[in-house]
Amino acid sequence: HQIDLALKKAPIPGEFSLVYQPQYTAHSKQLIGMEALLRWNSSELGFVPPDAFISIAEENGVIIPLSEWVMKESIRQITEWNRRYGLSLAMGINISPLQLDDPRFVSKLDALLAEAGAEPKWINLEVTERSAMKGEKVLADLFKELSRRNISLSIDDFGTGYSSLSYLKRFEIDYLKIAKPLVDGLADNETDRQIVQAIVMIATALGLRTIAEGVEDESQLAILDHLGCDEIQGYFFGKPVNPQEFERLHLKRE
Ligand code: G
Ligand code: G
Ligand code: MN
Ligand code: NA
Repeated sequence: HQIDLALKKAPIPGEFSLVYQPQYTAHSKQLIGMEALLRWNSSELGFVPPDAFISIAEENGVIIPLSEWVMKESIRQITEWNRRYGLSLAMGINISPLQLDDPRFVSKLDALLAEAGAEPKWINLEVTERSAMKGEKVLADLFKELSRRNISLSIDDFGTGYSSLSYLKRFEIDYLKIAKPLVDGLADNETDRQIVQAIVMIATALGLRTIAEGVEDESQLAILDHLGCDEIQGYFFGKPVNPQEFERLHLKRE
C-alpha cells in the first residue's frame, strides 16, 4: 500500500534510473550486449528493489509511463555507446506483459528508434513466459512484426514458469534466457544440469540462441560452455552498474 501510493507520486524519470549488466559470449568471452535494469530511489521509502515494485506498478498502471521511459532511455544509451565505440551491441529491455496489450506498442517502438537514430538489431526485448502463454494470434503477429524489423526477442526466466514448449514453434523468438535457479544448481545438481542440457538441445533444434542468467563462477561458465550455451549474464562477468561504471568496466578496455 505504501509502495502503491509512493509509486503514484514518484516523478519519472526523477526518482528512477537504469543500471546495466553485461552479456558475454560463453566461449570466446566477447561483450555482445547488456540488460537494462530499473532502479527506484524513492524520496519517501528510500531504495525499493524491482521485485517489490514492478508488480504493484503493473496493478496501478504506473508501469506504462515508466516502461516508456525505460525504453526511451535504454535506446538512447545503446545508440550513444554503439556510436562512440563503433560497436553493434544489443540492449536487452524487460517488457511487461501489459505493454504487449497496447496495440500501438510496435509503432511506439518505431518512433523511439527513429528519434534516437538506433538500428532495430541493437534491441532485444525480454518477455516472460507469462506473456508468451497468452498464446493469442495477436501476440504471434506482434512477434512477427518485431522479427521482420530485426528486433530480437528473448523468453526471460525460461525453465521456471509454465514452460509449455508449444509456443516456441508458434512465435518468432530468438533467445531462450535460462533462469538463474537452474544455473545455481549446475555444479552440484545433476537434475538441473540435465534440464539445462535439454533446454540447449531444444533451442539448437529450433534454431534459437541461449543465454544463461545468474552465472557467478568459473565452474558454471565451463559447464554452460561445454553444454553449448551461447551467452552468459551474471556476476562472473559483471554486476548491474550505472552507465559510467559500465563504460569504465566493459567498454573502455583498449
Ligand atoms: O536486478 P534485478 O533486481 O534488477 O531485477 C529484478 C526483476 O525486476 C527482474 O525479474 C527484472 O525482469 C525486473 N525488472 C527490472 N527492470 C525492469 C524493467 O525495466 N521493466 C520490467 N517490466 N521489469 C524489470
Ligand atoms: O529480468 P530478470 O529476472 O532476468 O533480472 C535479472 C535479475 O537477476 C536481476 O535482479 C539481477 O540483478 C539478478 N542477477 C543477475 N546476475 C546475477 C548473479 O550472478 N547473481 C545473483 N545473485 N543475481 C543476479
Ligand atoms: Mn530480464
Ligand atoms: Na530473468
